[in-house]
Amino acid sequence: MEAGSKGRILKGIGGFYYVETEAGEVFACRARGIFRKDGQKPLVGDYVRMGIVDAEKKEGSVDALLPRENALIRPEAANVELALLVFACTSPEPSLLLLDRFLVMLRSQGVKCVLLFNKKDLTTAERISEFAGIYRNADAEVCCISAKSDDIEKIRERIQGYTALLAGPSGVGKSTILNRLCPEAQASTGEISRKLGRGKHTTRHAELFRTEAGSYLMDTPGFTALSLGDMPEEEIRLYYPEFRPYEGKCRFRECSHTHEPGCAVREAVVQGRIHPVRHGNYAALYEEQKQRKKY
Ligand SMILES: Nc1nc2c(ncn2[C@@H]2O[C@H](COP(=O)(O)OP(=O)(O)OP(=O)(O)O)[C@@H](O)[C@H]2O)c(=O)[nH]1
Ligand SMILES: [Mg+2]
Ligand SMILES: [Zn+2]
Repeated sequence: MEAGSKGRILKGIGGFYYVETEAGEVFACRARGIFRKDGQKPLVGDYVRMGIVDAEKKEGSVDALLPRENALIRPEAANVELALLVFACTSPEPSLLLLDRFLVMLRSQGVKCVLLFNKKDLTTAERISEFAGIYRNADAEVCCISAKSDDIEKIRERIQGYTALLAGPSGVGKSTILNRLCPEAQASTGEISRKLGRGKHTTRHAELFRTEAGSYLMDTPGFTALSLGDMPEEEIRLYYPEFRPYEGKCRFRECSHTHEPGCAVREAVVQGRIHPVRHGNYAALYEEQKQRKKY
């Protein structure tokens, strides 16, 4: 292989970046000093120019980053085209506020999201249609699956040709889904803690895998909290598409859609045209971002 060839970072651990070459080999690479000087940090998913240090031992160097399509902050990842936002129907119980945080964050970074409710085998048909109902006009694909069944084929088709990210809380089945789509990944999976009803944070690092079907799939550690950082509270509504028909129709021009009289959005909630769970989550995130400025 030539020096200066192209590769893709699959994972970064202990100061090494594991770079897949175009020939499908994986080299353990150090990043050149220039990155530290530029304040640039290579991310999982980055396309890079790499050099060979020792072809035999598969050691190399990351010499330059190629231009990115996007860079996500949390989870840290580059060139993600589709996010599979995984929550369990139950075990652990889903927090739809946390789901909305992920959705707002990913949408603000221009990433298309699929809401993947997993462990459908553990819940009722009523509960499944409840989830679908809450996100019905949220402009998001909703998919209910059991990772252990043939449902997985739907996901295989959906991510075909894409670099997709598995994101969500611990214990919802992200690594189980990865293993079904990419058996050679052999990712560890962990039981739910019976005492706490939560996942045990089995996956510790983000890692990208190439699936047989010509997609890339990134597994990430589950997390339980996610802040919207310094997103202005006025921006949050942009990621609630079901509010759009009512924007500009409130009594007050600067209406926050949280408490004002004559609010067209709140009126739509009362009339059942916007789901109260979505509006409640919006109001909670709005308040949180507004408070953030005070500190
Ligand atoms: N009943 C049922 N259990 C499932 C399903 N998918 C995954 N599980 C189980 O859920 C548990 C957690 O799965 P993991 O794949 O480790 O979850 P994870 O999202 O990767 O969790 P972290 O790595 O901790 O973030 C394991 O015991 C899985 O066997 C499913 O569709 N149905
Ligand atoms: Mg995992
Ligand atoms: Zn309003």
